[in-house]
Amino acid sequence: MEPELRRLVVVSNRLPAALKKEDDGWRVKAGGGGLVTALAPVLKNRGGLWIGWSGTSDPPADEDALLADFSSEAGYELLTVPLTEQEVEGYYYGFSNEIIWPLFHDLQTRCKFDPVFWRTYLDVNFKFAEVVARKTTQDDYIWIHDYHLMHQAFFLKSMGVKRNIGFFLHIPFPPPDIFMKLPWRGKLIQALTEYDLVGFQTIQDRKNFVGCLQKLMPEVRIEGRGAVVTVNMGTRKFRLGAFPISIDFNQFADMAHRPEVGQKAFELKEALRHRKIILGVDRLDYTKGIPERIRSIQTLLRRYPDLSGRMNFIQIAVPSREEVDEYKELRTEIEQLVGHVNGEFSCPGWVPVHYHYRNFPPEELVAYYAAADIGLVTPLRDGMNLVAKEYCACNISENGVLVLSEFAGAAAQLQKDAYLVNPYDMDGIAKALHRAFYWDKATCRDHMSKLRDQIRKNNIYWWVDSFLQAGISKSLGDFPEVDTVNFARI
Ligand code: ADQ
Repeated sequence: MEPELRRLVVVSNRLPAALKKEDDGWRVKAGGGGLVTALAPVLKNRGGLWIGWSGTSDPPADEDALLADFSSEAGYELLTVPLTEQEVEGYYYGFSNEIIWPLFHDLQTRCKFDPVFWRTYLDVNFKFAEVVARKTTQDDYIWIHDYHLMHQAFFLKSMGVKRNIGFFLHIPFPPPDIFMKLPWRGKLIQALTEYDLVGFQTIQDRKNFVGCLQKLMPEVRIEGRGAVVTVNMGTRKFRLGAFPISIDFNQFADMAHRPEVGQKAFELKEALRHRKIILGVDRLDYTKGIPERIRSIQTLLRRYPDLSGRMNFIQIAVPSREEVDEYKELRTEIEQLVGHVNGEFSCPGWVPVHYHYRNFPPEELVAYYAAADIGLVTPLRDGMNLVAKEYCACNISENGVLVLSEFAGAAAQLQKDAYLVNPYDMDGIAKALHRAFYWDKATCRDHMSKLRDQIRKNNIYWWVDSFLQAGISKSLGDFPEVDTVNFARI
């Protein structure tokens, strides 16, 4: 008989709260990025537990108290896994971000295949698995997130610990010709086969995984069709599914409807003299295609002088991995490009490109989304891309156009009503923007209302439910709501 399900345990590299040292002492900051945005609302008040690293290798003495405050406000328990500087260097900066991140985004020339990174990645995964083994029971459902922790099921099994365990990959899974370049490809694929369920963002990612599996383990058989299929390994079976992640649609739409947010959006438009706004919002990362996007704006202004003085491109970039040289260089490149384009086209009363490099509070971000006439989302490759969905949710006037990269996971769901572009094709993006600029209101509304219906229906709760249904035949509502939470530290 199936054991009674007690709680949902989420395991990810970072906790949804990070400890940061500031001039006047330590502060807890709510973490950024898609994963936190996606999961926070579904753990709240459901007895959930989140296991992860707190973001510092040298935590303050009052770490427990600081995180406890966050925990009681967030509505779920937090458990930290302490990591040394050397572990963070090899496992996080090294293996995760200098090997898996570029490789899985088809940018293999950026990979640094250092064997020390691999060994540290395994050590840290073992450390996480020990915590999971000690702090969870067989009644918990363990949900592992992302490429930093692909070896959890493998290590739990090697310890003889039985858990019901699922894994979700937030980034793309590459096709075999790219994956096969990984020196540890066989071991990584095998580790992923140890889960009960492996989830991907799109059917294409799942197909890529199956392609790699069949190359490296020709004896496996794939059974079934549709969103979730079964892999028959001979001695055991496990499941693979495509679960496109989404957003809390109503939370974004409701915020966009708030009068003070509407006022902010109006003030922004007024400050820009009601010119059309083209908006880009991203973590500052080389996969997001920001330099290529700015070059497309340059092409747009060169090729279509009719838009001169009639549009503004606003790029909002949230600082990310700032310690890494490549990211510093990217920041400089973007700043120089913005300078070039503005130098070429500005005239009295009009500066075409506005660039903001900082974290925006939610209300401000939503006001920008609501004010934008065109959402320009052009990653070179992206697991899903939540910005595309957030933009549509906030476009309550339904006058906007989503111009979307065909290499974002979101394109698989939104392709019918988004304007799809190749992020490397500057002429193509410029042409798309020029056309979108002149779309009439009825055309915009027709497409935007369909995009919004799709995202409203397939929202974050639908995503969690589909994963849990596939993993344990339970839905979110089966995890009971509770009133109190505790904070625990190992
Ligand atoms: P990310 O690469 O972080 O996530 P994305 O899905 O675009 O990418 O999410 C970024 C988040 O950061 C959005 O929620 C956005 O609102 C927020 N953000 C961006 N700029 C901001 C700013 N200046 N201020 C405040 N917030 C800002 C990874 C994968 C994605 C996948 C998600 C979820 O790379 O492909 O969609 O996980 O699975």
